[in-house]
Amino acid sequence: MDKTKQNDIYTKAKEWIIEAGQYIRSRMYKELKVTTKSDPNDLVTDLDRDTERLLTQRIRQTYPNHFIISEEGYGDKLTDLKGTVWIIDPIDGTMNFIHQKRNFAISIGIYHDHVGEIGFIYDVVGDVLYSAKRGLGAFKNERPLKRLDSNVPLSQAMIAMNHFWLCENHLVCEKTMQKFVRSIRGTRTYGSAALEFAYVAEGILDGYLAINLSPWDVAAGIVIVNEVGGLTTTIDGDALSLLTKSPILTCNPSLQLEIIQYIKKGRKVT
Ligand code: 2AM
Ligand code: CA
Ligand code: CA
Ligand code: CA
Repeated sequence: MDKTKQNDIYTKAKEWIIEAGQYIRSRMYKELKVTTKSDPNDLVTDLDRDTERLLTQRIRQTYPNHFIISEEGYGDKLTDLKGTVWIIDPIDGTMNFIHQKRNFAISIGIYHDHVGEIGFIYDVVGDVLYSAKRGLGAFKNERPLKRLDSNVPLSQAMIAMNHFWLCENHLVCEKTMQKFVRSIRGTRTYGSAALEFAYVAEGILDGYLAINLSPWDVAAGIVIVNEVGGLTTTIDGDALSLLTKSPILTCNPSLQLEIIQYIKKGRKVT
């Protein structure tokens, strides 16, 4: 994508994500209609859907040739990432949104012919906007983020990971993961994959391990983390597909091999 086009789309996406954030703040303290999806803890509200509708309307009016992949059903069914594709999560961290009214974000990743060009993660209540343009760096409220320190030993790493890693699971032997959490400095669980990616980019987390994420959970984060020198792959170190769900590792490059080797020891055959 040429730089003028990238800049034009970045400006529009920024305007719309701020607008969507204002929209959420204006409605979030009123009564929400909460329903469940795949299981009793997989929640969605009318505001998740209405925010996605607002964003998709703006995109389709201005860029009728662009495509959309999104969580709540207003997107397109795509089989590849050819052309310009907006990958959207209107509220990432819906459970936090419902229970805490904080620790959730809007996530927008924009890809062109399979390449991540632009990423936005907006912490709506904190009013903090993380963003990135491919080749031009990553920003927190338009201030450049530093390149990640490439010298973090695993023993001093803070890693975000869900507690389900320590319960019986289909991916990695629980004993291996219990040993893993004892061998690092600390773990954190924020409940918003997008914010966890943003914190890795900011360098306040050294990595994030997730059991099963969808394209809209990670699309923006991948671009932002990439711009500060971080790496995102599956937990086996393979390239990600942005068309399916996967277990994901995003981290400081100095830790990637070691974490993947650790996981390999306890990896269950699927
Ligand atoms: P969501 O809030 O947009 O659904 C919670 O640990 C993180 O995992 C959030 O980023 C959440 O995104 C994501 N997630 C993905 N699939 C989920 C599911 N089935 N139930 C709850 N959270 C899910
Ligand atoms: Ca959801
Ligand atoms: Ca999500
Ligand atoms: Ca969501």
